[in-house]
Amino acid sequence: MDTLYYYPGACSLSVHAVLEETGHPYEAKRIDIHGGDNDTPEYRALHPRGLVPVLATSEGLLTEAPAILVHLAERHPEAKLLPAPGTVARSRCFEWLLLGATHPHPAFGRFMRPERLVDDAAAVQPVRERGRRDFHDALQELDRRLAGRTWALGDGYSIADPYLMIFYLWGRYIGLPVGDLPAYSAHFARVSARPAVQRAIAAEELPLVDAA
Ligand SMILES: N[C@@H](CCC(=O)N[C@@H](CS)C(=O)NCC(=O)O)C(=O)O
Repeated sequence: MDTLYYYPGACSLSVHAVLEETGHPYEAKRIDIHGGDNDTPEYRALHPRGLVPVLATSEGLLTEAPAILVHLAERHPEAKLLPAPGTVARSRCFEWLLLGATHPHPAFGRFMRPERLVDDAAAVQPVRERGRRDFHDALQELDRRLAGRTWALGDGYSIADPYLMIFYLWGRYIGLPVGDLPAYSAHFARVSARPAVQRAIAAEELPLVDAA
């Protein structure tokens, strides 16, 4: 059985949701990334920078949420969470995953952990504010790209959808005006209503996730 190392509401939630969606056998271990669980030699042996998610499989450790999502989708073709090789739809799915990993995710990191980016204490707050602005811009771009789409790929739910969900959740968590993101808000409502996503949210004991 695989083991998911996660922190509630972190990017690992997307993996948790896809584990539930596919019925993949797993156990989940909570790692308190704010309480130092990720800064132990034991955890650093799983992830050298102490990040979640990690999926420990019988074939070795997997890190990087998008890679884990692709792995699960390919392991469970019956769940139809990733279009066939050679299709534009598959590349579109990778486009969403890479967009999320390179645009909103690092911007949120600049907001949450600005002290890691600057040596000068006086620069911490400006970097945090810039991170918040960049993150908001990223959510607005995702909103524009989602306009007119039921799911990220159009008609079919895919691994891109729970991945996009986490950035919306973070935006709401830090008090961004997510009401100004109509397509993203509707997308979030659809993703978070899925039974598998609800199970992952409940397992992580996140506060009730509604569409507002
Ligand atoms: N590129 C990695 C990023 C992983 C990452 O930054 N995880 C965050 C939570 S969303 C984390 O573990 N943060 C703990 C820390 O920065 O100390 C991925 O996509 O999996």
